[in-house]
Amino acid sequence: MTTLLTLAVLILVAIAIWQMTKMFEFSQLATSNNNAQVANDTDNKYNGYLMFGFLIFIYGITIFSFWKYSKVLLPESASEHGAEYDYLMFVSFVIIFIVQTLTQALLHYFSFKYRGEEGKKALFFADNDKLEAIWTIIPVIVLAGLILWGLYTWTNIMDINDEDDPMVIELYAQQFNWTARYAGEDNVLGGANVRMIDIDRANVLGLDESDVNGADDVIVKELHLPVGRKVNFEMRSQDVLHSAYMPHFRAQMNCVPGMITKFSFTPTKTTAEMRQNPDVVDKVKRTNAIRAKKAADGVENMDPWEFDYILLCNKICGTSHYNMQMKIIVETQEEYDAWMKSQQKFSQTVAAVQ
Ligand SMILES: [Cu+2]
Repeated sequence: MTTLLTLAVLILVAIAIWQMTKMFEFSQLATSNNNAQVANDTDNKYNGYLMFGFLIFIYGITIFSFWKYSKVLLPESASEHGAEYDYLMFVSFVIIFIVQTLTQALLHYFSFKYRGEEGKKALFFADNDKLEAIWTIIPVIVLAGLILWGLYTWTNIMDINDEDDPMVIELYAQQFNWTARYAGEDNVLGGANVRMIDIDRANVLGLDESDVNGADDVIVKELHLPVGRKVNFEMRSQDVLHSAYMPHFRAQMNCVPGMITKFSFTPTKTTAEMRQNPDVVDKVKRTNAIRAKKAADGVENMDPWEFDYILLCNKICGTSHYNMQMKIIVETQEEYDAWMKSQQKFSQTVAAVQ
């Protein structure tokens, strides 16, 4: 692949140099010698048909990409706001697709129709108010509509409030892993600061030990969420800029050292339900076929993969950024309660090392 790319770059550089030399030659030649270089009707016709060839190429590659790569897109959203987000995206893409298909066809057709011809003279066409009004007003209305709808959706998604009894969870980012902290029975996170990190006392998140709100906090390395319960996330970073990205829930928020950022969503599908989704089933099948092939070739760690929701880092934060992830499990309230019961509170883990 690298060889192919290097080769492509070299060829493009060679073409660029060749074109530049040609331009230089043109600028140097006396006008009398230029006749051989002026395009004749055959040249123009040839170039006109090439325009059509290019049009077929871009349509072809569009159809090919839809056919070949649609399956690598994310499956349907697993959060409440995600459906609205996806719909906005879908409508934007449909409009872009229609406009691009039509304008490209017109652009290439007119290039062919009005190609250079011996004796043909260009018509000087100053302006046409009606035409200009049409191609200004229609895009203004469509774009203003999309922007207003987008702003409305964005405001809705970013409205972090305490309605519907949300659960409070902290996502803590550091090079190169995630830690989650549940607010416990009081649903209030204890105060924390990176200056209070005390590795000897296993206080890895820098919790304020004198804050009673923090005593029942639960620190975990795997995020469990009960389905249908709204979650208010509070993000912190220990070192550099990270970004908490939960693609299946259409959620993303920067984690910035020195401040707390927030995002809120309600998961609507359990992990078990999502594993039944036809797109997910298909993706698991395809992935495992590749893994089985690699395993047969002797590559290690190629056990079959099972779908899980995931929290990723979406800011290139250092060498192991690619591996900065945490598993998310969405489950029923009963399963969640049972799991939470088995976890230790901060006061217990701290006391254990005393
Ligand atoms: Cu990161």
